[in-house]
Amino acid sequence: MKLTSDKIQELNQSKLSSHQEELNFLSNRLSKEGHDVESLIQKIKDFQIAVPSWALGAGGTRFGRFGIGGEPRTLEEKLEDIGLLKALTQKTDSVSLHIPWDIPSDVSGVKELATDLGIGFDAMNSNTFQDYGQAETYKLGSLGNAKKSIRDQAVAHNIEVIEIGEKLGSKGLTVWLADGSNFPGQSSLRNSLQWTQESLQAIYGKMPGDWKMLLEYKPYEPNFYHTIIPDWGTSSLLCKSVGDRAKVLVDLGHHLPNTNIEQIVATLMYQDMLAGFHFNDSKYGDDDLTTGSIKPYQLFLIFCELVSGAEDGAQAWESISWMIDASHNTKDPIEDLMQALEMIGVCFTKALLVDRKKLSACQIEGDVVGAQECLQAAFQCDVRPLVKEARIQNGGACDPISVYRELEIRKKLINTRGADSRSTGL
Ligand code: AOS
Ligand code: ZN
Ligand code: ZN
Ligand code: ZN
Repeated sequence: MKLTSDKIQELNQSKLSSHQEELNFLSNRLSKEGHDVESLIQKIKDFQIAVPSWALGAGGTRFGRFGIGGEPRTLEEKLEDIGLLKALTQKTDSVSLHIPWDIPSDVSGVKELATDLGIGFDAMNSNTFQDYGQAETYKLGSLGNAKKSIRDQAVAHNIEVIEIGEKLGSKGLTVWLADGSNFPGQSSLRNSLQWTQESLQAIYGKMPGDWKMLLEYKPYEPNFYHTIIPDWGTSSLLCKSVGDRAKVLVDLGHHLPNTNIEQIVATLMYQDMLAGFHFNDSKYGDDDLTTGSIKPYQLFLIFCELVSGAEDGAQAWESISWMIDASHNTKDPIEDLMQALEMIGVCFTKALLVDRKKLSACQIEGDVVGAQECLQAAFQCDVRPLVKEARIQNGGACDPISVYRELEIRKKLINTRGADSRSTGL
């Protein structure tokens, strides 16, 4: 199903006057504080986040998977769902595909559909953490496997993913490796790192000159003794040995509890080594919960580093990729993604409000309380009217979730795709 912008405008009508009141109130206050409200709104409008193809169906845990019904059965239907998300939120304009889950059977048809929906192709994801009928198993690893033939096979798969991505117009390859070991002695810690490095170099060598490699790290899972790329430091080390278009991908859930992620972001930007994000939230581990649902203050602090790092020229804003990586086993995935996109917009906007001159003065004077007050003044401000205004100006819905519910979109998807349709993914 396709949502027309006329329909969205029509549904917005009854909500516009109260929105305008709230917006005026906030704009007056922000203008008095010296903010340029128009330019804030423009920045929010421009900030777009890629949606992963695998987050449109219900995710599972190792204990079970409960379908949501109406899940996209094909790549085309995944694009349609992202088209809906785009129409409602105007906060996403691209999809991140996963191969082999999303091998396009008709490349030009898929490209045409994506263009019609205004969707581009963000970084491509390779998959060497599952077996799907290839000659050799990835049970004991892929790019860092002790067996050369398995490493070669995994390298070849990544090259194939690049080729598919090139046809679609993508400009990046995201590599996440499950490689590691479950027990001491199972694999050589040093050799497996070296093999991984060599494999990555081979893949990088086949990447077009205008592509970047996004190398993801993760401390544990599915391996529980050692993971070859457990942290940002190892990822950064590998990237540096591979080439200057290889950078570190930060997935918010890929840290041990209480890790200072904003510091990792600051350090990577300082080195011009931040490839981008997989947004999600986490209470314990790689929980893949809705972005901003558990630690919104952390998300705000991360955006503070991003905004200041870009403004100070440490690393260009445009060089960073923005993606969601989430999994939902209790929510309607489309509603969950709308919540995530909203929270990303909100925390980004709050970070734009930080009085950086004042903050910097507090830091120099050693005014610890003053510095905290600076951050709190921005974090506690309810910026939702600004985020909403940006969405409306871009043609989106005043309130995306209520429109989605009012139009009974999930029910319609179930009617056309079936109550037990299953999306590919985890
Ligand atoms: C896995 O934990 C990583 O976060 C991956 O980025 C991603 O979730 C995966 O590629 C999709 O299955
Ligand atoms: Zn991820
Ligand atoms: Zn993950
Ligand atoms: Zn995750």
